[in-house]
Amino acid sequence: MLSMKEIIRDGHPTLRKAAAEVNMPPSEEEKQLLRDMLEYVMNSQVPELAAKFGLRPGIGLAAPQINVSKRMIAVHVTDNGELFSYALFNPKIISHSVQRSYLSTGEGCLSVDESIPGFVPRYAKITIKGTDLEGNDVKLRLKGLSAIVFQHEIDHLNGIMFYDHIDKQNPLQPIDNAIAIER
Ligand code: K2U
Ligand code: NI
Repeated sequence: MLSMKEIIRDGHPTLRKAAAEVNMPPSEEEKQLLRDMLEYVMNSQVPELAAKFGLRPGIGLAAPQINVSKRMIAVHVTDNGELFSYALFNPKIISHSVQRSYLSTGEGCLSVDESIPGFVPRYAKITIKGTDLEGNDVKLRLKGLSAIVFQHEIDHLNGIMFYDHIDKQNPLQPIDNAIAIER
């Protein structure tokens, strides 16, 4: 199973690369890796497992964070009582709202050990498509925390870190015309 020692940290060049599309159908190795990524995120949210294996809790993970520069993400998050649990190849935002949102607590990252305060502007609503582990096309319309997680993970595939979006002059200035998302 994956643990924190597989997760590369800020400053590692892979985090700043644009990851490569995964050729379909994915190889067995690529499928196993994506399964392992979803398993990490799920395990990290089980306090006993997180404590036993030293896992930092996460609600998402992107392959570049385990030094694999391929377009693969795993998300496991409950938002307003709805579970969003997805392991996707080649996820892509195909449309988004003009309206923006931000997580009222700011964001963190498994690849960034220190806390970086600041609001991160995101699209409030997104439509994404991708391919799941069974080879099915997936199309998701997302808002709220789930939309934020998917944007955070897809950013990783493009070499973007959450703090790139923070206003350096006024990091904790509420983002105007944006919805504050409580978690
Ligand atoms: O990609 C990652 O590094 C996992 C991130 C995902 C994430 C961070 C902030 C906002 C959205 C997604 C985090 O480590 S997951 C930790 C976490 C847990 C609950 C709520 C927000 C962040
Ligand atoms: Ni991250």
